[in-house]
Amino acid sequence: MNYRMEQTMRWYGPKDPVSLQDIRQAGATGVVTALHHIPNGAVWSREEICLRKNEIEKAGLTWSVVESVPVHEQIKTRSGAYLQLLENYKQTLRNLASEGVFTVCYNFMPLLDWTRTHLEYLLPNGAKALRYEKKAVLAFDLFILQRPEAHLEYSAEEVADTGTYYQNLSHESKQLIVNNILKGLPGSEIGFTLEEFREMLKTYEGIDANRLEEHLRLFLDAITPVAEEVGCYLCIHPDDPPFSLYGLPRVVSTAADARRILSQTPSHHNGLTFCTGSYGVREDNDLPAMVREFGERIHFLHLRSTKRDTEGNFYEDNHLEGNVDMVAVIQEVLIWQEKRKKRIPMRPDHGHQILDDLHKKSPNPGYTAIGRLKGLAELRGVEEALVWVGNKK
Ligand code: DNO
Repeated sequence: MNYRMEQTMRWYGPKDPVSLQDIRQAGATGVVTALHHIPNGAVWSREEICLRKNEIEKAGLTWSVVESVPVHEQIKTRSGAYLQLLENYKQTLRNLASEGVFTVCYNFMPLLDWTRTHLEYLLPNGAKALRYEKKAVLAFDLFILQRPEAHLEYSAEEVADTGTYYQNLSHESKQLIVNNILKGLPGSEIGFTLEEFREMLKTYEGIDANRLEEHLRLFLDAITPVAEEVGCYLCIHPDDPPFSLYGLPRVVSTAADARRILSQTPSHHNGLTFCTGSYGVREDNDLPAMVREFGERIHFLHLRSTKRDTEGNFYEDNHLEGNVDMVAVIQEVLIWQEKRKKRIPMRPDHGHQILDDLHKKSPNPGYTAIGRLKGLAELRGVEEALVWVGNKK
C-alpha cells in the first residue's frame, strides 16, 4: 500500500486562537479553511484567495480543502436573486481553481448548519464534549419557537414529556439552548434571532424533501460543468444531525441520499464529504459499506465518532470509540486510495476539550487544539498499522 490520507486540520483564519504553527506541530500537512469574512453569496476574488493561500504556505502548509463555499439560502429555495448567486458561485470556483485550490466542501442544510444543544457536556474523565439532546430541540421547537405545526409532528407523549422537561429548565439553560441552536456553531455562516428564524422558516413553505432534492439537483447541474472545466472537486457535507429539524427538510442524510446525489449528476467532480460523525448518528447508515460503495467519489473525509442512546440523543465520543467502526472505515478508504492512486484529504473532525484547553475559553467549540491533535494522532496510528498489515500480506 502506497497511499496515506492527506492529514489536515481546520483553521478558522487569522483570528483562530489555534495557529497555523499549532496545526503543523499537530502533524497535519494541510489546512481546511474558508474566507469567512466574505459575505455569503459574494464572489471570492482571486486576490483574497491568493492572500490566504500565501499565508498558509508561508507557514509550511497547503490549503487542501475549502470548507465551505456556503450555498446561499436563495439558491436552496430558488427564490430572489438565485440566478445571480449561482453565477457568483461558479465564479468563486473558477477563482479558487485559478489559484490552485481545487477541493470544495459545501452543505445543503436549510437555514441552520450543524446543530448541538450542549457544548460543554462533561464526560466522566473531566473532558468536555459536544452533545445533541433531542428533548432540548423539541422544547425549543414547541415552547420557545412555538412553531404552530410542531404539536402535530410529535406524539402526545413526546409533547407531554418535553413539557415537563421544559418547565424544569432554568432560565439560563433555556437561553443556552436557544443560543446554541440559533447563533450558529463554528463554521456556520449565519445566525438568527428568534424572530428572524420564524421569518426565515416561512421561506421554506411549500418546500418539502422532494422539492429540496430537486433544488439540489438543479444546483449541481448548474455548477458541475464549471467544476469539470476548471478541475474542481465538489464534495457535499451530510446533514448534521442526519434528520429533519423544525419541520425543515433534510436531503443528505442516508446512503440512499448519497446514491441519488451521485447518480443524478454523474460526474466525478460531483462528490461527497464523507463525515463519519454525521452519517454515523443513524444506525441504518453502514459506514464501511458506504465507503465501499461511494469511495470513488469521496473527495474529503471528516473522521470522528458519536455515541447514541435509545432516546435519540448523542454525544461526540473519542475518535476511536462510540458507534463508528473507525478502523473498518479507514481500511475501506485505504483500498480506494490504492485503486484511485490518490490521497484523500482527511481531517479529525472536532475533538474534546481537554488538558490545558479546559482553562481557555474557545470561540470555536469542538475545534480546540489538543483534542483534535489527539484525534489526528489516533487516526494516523490506525492508518499506519493498517498499511503495515496490508503490506505484510
Ligand atoms: C461542523 C462542520 C460543518 C461543515 C459544513 C460544511 O463542524 O462539519 O459546519 O463545515 O456543514 O458545509
